[in-house]
Amino acid sequence: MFDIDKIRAEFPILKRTVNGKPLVYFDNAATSQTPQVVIDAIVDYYSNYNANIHRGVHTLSQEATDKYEEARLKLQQHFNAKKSHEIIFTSGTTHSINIVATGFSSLLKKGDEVIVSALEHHSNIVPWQMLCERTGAILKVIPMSEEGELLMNEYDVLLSEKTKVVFVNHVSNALGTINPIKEIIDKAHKVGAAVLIDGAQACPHIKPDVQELDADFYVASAHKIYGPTGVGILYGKEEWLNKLPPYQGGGEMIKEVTFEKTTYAGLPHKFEAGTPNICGGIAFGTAIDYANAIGFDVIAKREDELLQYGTEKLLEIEGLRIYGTSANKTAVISFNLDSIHPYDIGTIIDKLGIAVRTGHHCAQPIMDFYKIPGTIRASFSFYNTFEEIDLFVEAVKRAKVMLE
Ligand code: 7TS
Repeated sequence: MFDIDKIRAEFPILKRTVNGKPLVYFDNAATSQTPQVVIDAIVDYYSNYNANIHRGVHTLSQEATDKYEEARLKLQQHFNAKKSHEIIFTSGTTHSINIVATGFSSLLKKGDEVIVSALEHHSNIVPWQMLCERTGAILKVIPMSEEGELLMNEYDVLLSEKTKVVFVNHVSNALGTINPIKEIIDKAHKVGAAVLIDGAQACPHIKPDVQELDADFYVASAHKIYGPTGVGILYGKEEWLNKLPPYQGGGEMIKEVTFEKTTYAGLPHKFEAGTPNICGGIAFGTAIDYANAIGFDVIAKREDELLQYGTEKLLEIEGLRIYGTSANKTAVISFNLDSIHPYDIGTIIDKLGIAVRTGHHCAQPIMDFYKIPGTIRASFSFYNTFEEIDLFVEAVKRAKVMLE
């Protein structure tokens, strides 16, 4: 049984008001809200065993190390990585992608090709463009359709023995499209290319199985999966992580340091220089436990119902256009109203307590494709309600009247 009142009571922030109105939080694709168990894990860490890890003989350090490594095991299990050292703690998706894209500098040569999709967040475009600048590799783009789906026939044409890496998101942040990543991975592997999947938007809704997908790299951020900001993961197959050079030098990532030569630690430490976000890593583990206890099937079903309802209600508004109409999408509705600027709608509905994101959503190529400056993006989570959607639709109608 899905008990929405019980679930909402677990998220303290959902009780607050904004501009005198109950908060309606529809910006979940930017960051999800945090349940009390995760907040408790953060408080517990700083109240009871705050210490640096992997280096002290004292009890607190040992306790913190054990909890941090326990979190890594939880993530290994959640993503179904073969080995725990294939899970690297990072500061988030952006950091994870940069580790891989920078690492590939040593593996690519001029004329090699790398493939991105038209549906990416800037985080999964810019680091690879920087890689191309450094190496002389060529960036190719899988185009998209009006519905916001990748044109897989075009992907087939782009792939060749020159292709070295393919990087696509599992779910588009701007449109919600769920991409056919298994097919993308299998086809890339046929030409010997590695694949990085940006799971930032998928992981709040879908439990990915990296072995079944056969992904070479899979990256995600805790703050989109009911965890804290400033922590995420890079999953990489052991053989790939061994091939890539370290991203940052520093403490904890070495085997031996002399002024003549330094040798690097093994996985995962090779990619974890410096003091990490210890508390964040531990709380990420708690967040994953929380989501699994609810169940990703339950989460996806609930969000799908909200998506259907929200889509129907919004489409009743004259002049409203939704961007991203794939049948296979998460609970993201990106839309515009006639020629009204998205920012104006966002500002007015904020006065009514409603949080949405407006703008290009760090996905300017998608906006360019539709020839628009941006959209209003409502993104639902399982803790949202149908009543909140009603309030939101009413608020959009009011804003429309004011702005027309
Ligand atoms: N990739 C995708 C698909 C994303 O949606 C985001 C963040 C990132 C990468 C970067 O994640 P970070 O945790 O490293 O910042 N997306 C959004 C968004 O849609 N609105 O705000 C942040």
